[in-house]
Amino acid sequence: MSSAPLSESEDHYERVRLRQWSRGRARSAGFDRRELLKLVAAASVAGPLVPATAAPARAAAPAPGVVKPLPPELFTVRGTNAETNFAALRSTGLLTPADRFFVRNHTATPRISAADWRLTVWGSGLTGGPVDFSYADLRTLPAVTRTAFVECAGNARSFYASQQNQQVSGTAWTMGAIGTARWRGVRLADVLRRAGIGRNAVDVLPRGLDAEVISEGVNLGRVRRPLPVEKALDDVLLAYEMNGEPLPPDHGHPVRLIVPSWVGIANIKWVGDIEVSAEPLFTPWNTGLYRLFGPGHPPEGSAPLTRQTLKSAFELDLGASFPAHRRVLLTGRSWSGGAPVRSVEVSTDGGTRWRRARLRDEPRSGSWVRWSADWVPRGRGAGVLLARATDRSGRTQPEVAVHNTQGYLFDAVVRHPVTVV
Ligand SMILES: Nc1nc2c(c(=O)[nH]1)N[C@H]1C(S)=C(S)[C@@H](COP(=O)(O)O)O[C@H]1N2
Ligand SMILES: [Mo]
Repeated sequence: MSSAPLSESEDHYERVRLRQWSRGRARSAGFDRRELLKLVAAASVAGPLVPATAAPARAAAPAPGVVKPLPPELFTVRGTNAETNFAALRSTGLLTPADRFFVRNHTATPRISAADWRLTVWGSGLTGGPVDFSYADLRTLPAVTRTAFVECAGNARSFYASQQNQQVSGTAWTMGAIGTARWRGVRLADVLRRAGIGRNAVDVLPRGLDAEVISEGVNLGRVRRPLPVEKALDDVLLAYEMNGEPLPPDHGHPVRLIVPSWVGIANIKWVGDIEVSAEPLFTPWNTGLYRLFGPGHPPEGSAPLTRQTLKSAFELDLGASFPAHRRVLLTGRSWSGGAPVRSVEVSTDGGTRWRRARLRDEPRSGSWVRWSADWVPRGRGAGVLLARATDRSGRTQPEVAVHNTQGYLFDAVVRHPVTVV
């Protein structure tokens, strides 16, 4: 599968779409255009402040609508979602076991049997009529396997408030709205070609079988976000296995999209149909949602988000404590949607001195690397640990992330609080 950087054509695509959208030359898929404009207007002002403290509000009750158990040592429940406690990854390998992989549900996990499931591919970008695929049909197509992270675009959002004192709206994730798995399935390109994708196709719109999303009294319809045909035909999978097992219910059983390096929302779970369109498409998920609004961005908002940004996290609870003068092995992970990670530096003195962490994995595109560094804590009291990644495109995590109203793509170095006792 190709892993060539697509950034330029991706950027171009999204800029063109944005122009088409603002000039009314694109179709709103399953949603009233005026309602869509209202959503965009609402997105351009910051919503309610997320809790200023990043301290996990550990709830004993399960997240409504999540099927798997969510023990509080592994997860922090946030509304309909479950965040992985990053410290719980310390004992895991490169791959995140399904029982500790974060869950982001707009509504609730539907129970769908593989035997009854059908995928319908349809739309003006096909040379013929709709084509159905059963689960058994997919299993007869060539299988491909790929290690990739899925990360929510809002991962680390709470640090806009707690570290930069800025208002953002959305789920107050700390670092754990990410997991990496080995996905097996078929190429979306193979399915689209079998369905008769035409040369006129421009957008591919997968839609989930979970319930319609009601947001502040407005029915947004079922979860769906268009992909440019170039990406859809490149490295996107229709995955039916996660880490060697059938997809678990919460992660899209029986079939989900895996869109390597892109924002989590692109990875549509429980996919039931895919529209292939000869015209550009817009839904709430690429107009009001998943774009950047705020003083540091174009007045009409940024182009729809494509790739994830870069981040680093310690496999430690926020506020962890360490005995003074005893050597510890700090461990963590870094990742970038833009390019493989090149290097990671760690500072234990608040950012004055930095040293290289040891990388424990071969950096690969669309995956994370584990790293470690020794530390002998000295002065007693409160301190911060910092980790900073640089990727092969030359990007380094900045000290401050550029604010946006919905708190997407936080990329700044996180000041991880610790206490030496
Ligand atoms: N059908 C459907 N697909 C979906 C979602 C959803 O709510 N419904 N959430 C999206 C978002 S915002 C993210 S971050 C990822 C999360 O995938 P996970 O729950 O398997 O970790 O799924 C995406 N796909
Ligand atoms: Mo997400």
